[in-house]
Amino acid sequence: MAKERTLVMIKPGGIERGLVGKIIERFEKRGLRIAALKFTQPTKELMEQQYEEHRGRHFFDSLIEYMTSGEIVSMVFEGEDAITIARKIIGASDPKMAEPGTIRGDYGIDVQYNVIQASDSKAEAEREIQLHFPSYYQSKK
Ligand code: 3AN
Repeated sequence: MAKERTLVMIKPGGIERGLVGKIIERFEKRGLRIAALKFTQPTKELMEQQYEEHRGRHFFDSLIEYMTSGEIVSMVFEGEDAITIARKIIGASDPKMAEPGTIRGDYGIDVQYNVIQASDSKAEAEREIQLHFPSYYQSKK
């Protein structure tokens, strides 16, 4: 086990549907601790950087349009094996495949409207934390 940190983002649908409290509770119950949190309407530039690896794919423009259509909650969670645990809590990208009891399995509508995002590796976590929380990242390097 290793202490890690990860970036979690509640998407606009999660905010509109009033799921923020329920979502945060699931992470805290599993022992992850909030290290940074903010509520913003993200810029197109930020979301394009967030999803850079998907640029050029058929869903890219629609994903960026959706992610900038309302507010998101960005959070850093930290704890033992935080990256793996957060991915287990959110479930598979496609809610059809996500297990009941996971956030996407319980609340996801489809692969775009899947409520939440969490970093999938240590390198991605560091990159995404730096994108969403540049001054926090600098102070906690
Ligand atoms: P995850 O969020 O599980 O890491 P990725 O990295 O494959 O999944 O995809 C990033 C985001 O891109 C997903 N959260 C989802 O909203 C969107 N996405 C992925 N594949 C599709 C698709 N086929 N159609 C629409 N949106 C997609």
